[in-house]
Amino acid sequence: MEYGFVPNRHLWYFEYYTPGNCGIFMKMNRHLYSAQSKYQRIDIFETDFFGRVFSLDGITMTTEKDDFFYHEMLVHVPMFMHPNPKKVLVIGGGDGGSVREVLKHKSVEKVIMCEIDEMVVEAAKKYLPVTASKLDDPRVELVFEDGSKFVRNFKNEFDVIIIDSTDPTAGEGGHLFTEDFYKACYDALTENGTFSAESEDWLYDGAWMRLAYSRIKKVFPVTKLYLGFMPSYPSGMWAYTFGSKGLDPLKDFDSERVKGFEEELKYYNEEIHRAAFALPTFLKKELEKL
Ligand code: AAT
Repeated sequence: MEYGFVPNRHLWYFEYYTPGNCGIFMKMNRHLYSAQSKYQRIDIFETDFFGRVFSLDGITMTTEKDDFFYHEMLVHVPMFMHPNPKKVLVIGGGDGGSVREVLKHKSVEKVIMCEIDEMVVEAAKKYLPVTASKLDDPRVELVFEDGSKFVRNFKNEFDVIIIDSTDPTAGEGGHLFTEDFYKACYDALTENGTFSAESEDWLYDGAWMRLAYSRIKKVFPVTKLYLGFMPSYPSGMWAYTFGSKGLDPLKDFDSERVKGFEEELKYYNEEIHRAAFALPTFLKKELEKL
C-alpha cells in the first residue's frame, strides 16, 4: 500500500473502547493489508512497538508483542485440565494463535479450527507468520463456517473446546455468546471435556463478561472465571471462563504435567494457573449474585 504520509508520523491507529470515551492509539509505520470481507473489515499493519497488529472493525485482535499473553491463557488452562486431550475444537481464532498453543501438547492428534471468515485466515497466513505459524500443520483441519452452527454436528466428540471469538457486539461474534451455543459445546464434549471462552473485560465490557459467565454457568456443572493480563486489550485485565463436566481447575489440577513446558511457554505456568482463579473482592461479590 502506497501513502504520501510519513511512517510513524502521519499514520495512526485508534481503537475506541466501549462505549467510546477511551481507547488505545498506536503509531503505524506500514499499513500491510486492508479488506472488507462479507463479515467485517480486516486490517493488518506494522508498528515499531507492538510489531504487526491485526484488527477487525477497528478492534485489536492480536499484536505480535503480546499475543502469547492471551492465547496461552485461553488455551493452556483447559488443555492442562484435561487428562489426555486428543481432539480439540477451536471456534474463531482465525489468526492461528490458539491452534499454535494447542499443538504444543503432544497428545493432540487433531484440532479443528472453525473460523467464520476465510479472508482472516488467508490474511493471517500471509501477514502474521508468528501467530499463524501452525495453521498448515497436518493435524489441523480448517472449517469456514459459523461456529455456533458447526458445533451442533457433534456429540461426545471433543476433549477440549476453546472459544476464541470476537466481541459479542462485533461482526458475527454474538452467536458465540448465547446459552444455546454453550449447551451445544457441552454436548459436543467428551466425558472429561474441558472448555474455555474469552469473556471480555470488567471495566469496559462488564455486562458481557457477566452475561458470558452466567450463561456458561447454566450449562457447565463446573464454571470458573479466571483472569490474565492482556496489555493491548481494553483495560489490560482480561477475563476467561473455564467450564467442565466435573473437573475442578484447582482441586484437580495436576501441576506435574506443566513441567517440561518451560521452554515452550512464556506466560502460563503452574503458579499462574492457580493465581488466575483468585479474583478481587468486588468481582467475587458480583459473580456470587449471578
Ligand atoms: N486470536 C485472535 C483473537 C480474536 S479473533 C476472533 C475471530 O473469531 C475472528 O477471526 C472472527 O472472524 C471469528 N468469529 C467471529 N464470529 C464467529 C462465528 N460465529 N463463528 C466462527 N468464528 C467467528 C478475538 C479477540 C478478542 C477481542 C478483544 N477485544
